[in-house]
Formats: sequence, C-alpha cells, structure tokens
Amino acid sequence: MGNIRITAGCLLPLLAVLLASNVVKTQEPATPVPASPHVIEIAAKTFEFIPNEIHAKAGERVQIRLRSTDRPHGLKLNLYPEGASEDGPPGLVFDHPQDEAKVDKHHERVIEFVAARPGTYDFKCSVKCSMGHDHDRMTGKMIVDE
Ligand SMILES: [Cu+2]
Repeated sequence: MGNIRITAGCLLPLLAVLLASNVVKTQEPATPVPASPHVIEIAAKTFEFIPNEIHAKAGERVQIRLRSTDRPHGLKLNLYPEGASEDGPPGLVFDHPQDEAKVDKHHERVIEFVAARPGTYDFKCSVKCSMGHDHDRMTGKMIVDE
C-alpha cells in the first residue's frame, strides 16, 4: 500500500486547524456564574412577619429565607406592584411558579425571584393560621427601589 503517504505537507494544515479550534475554544465565554442573590431573612410567627417591610433594588435577584417559629405559615407575594395594571409582564419574575411557599414549624423555605420592576409589593400569609381574623393582619410589603 505505497499510495497512502503521510507527509509533513499533509500534517501542517491539520495542525493549523487543530490549533485554530483550540483558540476558538479558549475564547468561548466561561459558564456564567449567577450573581449572588440579595438574601432577606423573614421570620413568620403568629400573627406577624418579622420584618414586615423589606427592601430591594430593581433588577436585583432576591432570595427570601422564610422561617416559621411556631406553626405552619406561608408567604405569598403579589407579582404586580401596588396600583399597576396586571396586563403586562409581572414585576416579580420567579424561576419556578411560586406556589404558596408554605413553611412548617422550625423549617426554612427559600423563595427566589428577580425584582424586575420598582414599586411596592404586598405579601401575606398564605396559610389559614387562625380561626378568626388574626390571620388577615399577617401581612407585609416589599419596596423595590429604582
Ligand atoms: Cu400565618
């Protein structure tokens, strides 16, 4: 089989291609590291959130760490700021549908979203944690600044 001959003339272009592809590889952007979220701890207890007013900046990724100190509670945020029309995209953008973010006694629940639009977002306990109207005053607000 004398007609298959590998010469230096064949190898050089191949080498050039290999080098070029290697260069392209190193120029690819590194896997983006998600910006660390703004962590806000909230304690839920009968019948209040502590704190009941939290702050974030527009565009910021927010991580609420909700902890119950007594019985099951939950935290449900309005997705639209106070007074805004609910036609457009929501002001708070969740990676996963929010569900009721329920948390049991002495447990912690992480709620993560991007606070896309400035405004005041009300939140409330999503668990019927009292027989009377006490549960209704278990509310709070998140103020998202420009
Ligand atoms: Cu509650």
